[in-house]
Amino acid sequence: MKDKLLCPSMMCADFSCLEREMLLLEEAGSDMFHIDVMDGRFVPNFGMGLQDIAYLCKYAKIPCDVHLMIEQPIQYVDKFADLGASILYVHPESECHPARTLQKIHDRGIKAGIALNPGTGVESVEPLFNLADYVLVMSVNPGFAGQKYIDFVDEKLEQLLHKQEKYGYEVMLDGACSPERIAALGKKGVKGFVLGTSALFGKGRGYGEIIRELRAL
Ligand code: S6P
Ligand code: MG
Repeated sequence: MKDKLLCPSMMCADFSCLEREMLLLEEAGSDMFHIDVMDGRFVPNFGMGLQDIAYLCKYAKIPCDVHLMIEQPIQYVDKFADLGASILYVHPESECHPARTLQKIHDRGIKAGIALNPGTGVESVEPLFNLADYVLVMSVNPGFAGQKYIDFVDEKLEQLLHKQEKYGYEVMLDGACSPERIAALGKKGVKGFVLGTSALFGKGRGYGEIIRELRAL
């Protein structure tokens, strides 16, 4: 069994040749495609488009997770389930009844993930862990690639790892995941890492070589 999940963030891929990017990333040994969805309201940016997501989910040979950085995600659970997402991450900060949304995701037969902004504390969302297969810790304010790692999330990671056995979720990290952080946090028990510009894209090296190195850390 692979010990860590390495998940390329597809908003960082080269959209002039998305098909080739997908194939190269799959051949390189990626575990999952991470697909960011933004509505220009919950976060001050837009991405990715439904047509791109439909294409990715249809032709991917590995699972696709969809990270919904949008208001009222409950309205779009069916849409992304129909497109073929394997995991749907929602931000509890984005609506009044996140428990209902997580239940709806499970009702559609897919895995439910909670994504936590850097400023969201564990205590305020803990009851939701009963409904979570994954907890995705944002180590940057969501919306953009290429930002600086926010150090104070390390304490939240420790808290989540401590509670992991009780609730049975996997802990994932999104934002500025550098090789050094993947090495250190992987050893502590963080299961998965979203790979953007900090570790994978725009490095001038093959994805296969990079992913092999990251897996060996
Ligand atoms: C951004 C989004 C992320 C980014 C990823 C980029 O809010 O949720 O998934 O695509 O963090 O990674 P990096 O290494 O450029 O920070
Ligand atoms: Mg993301």
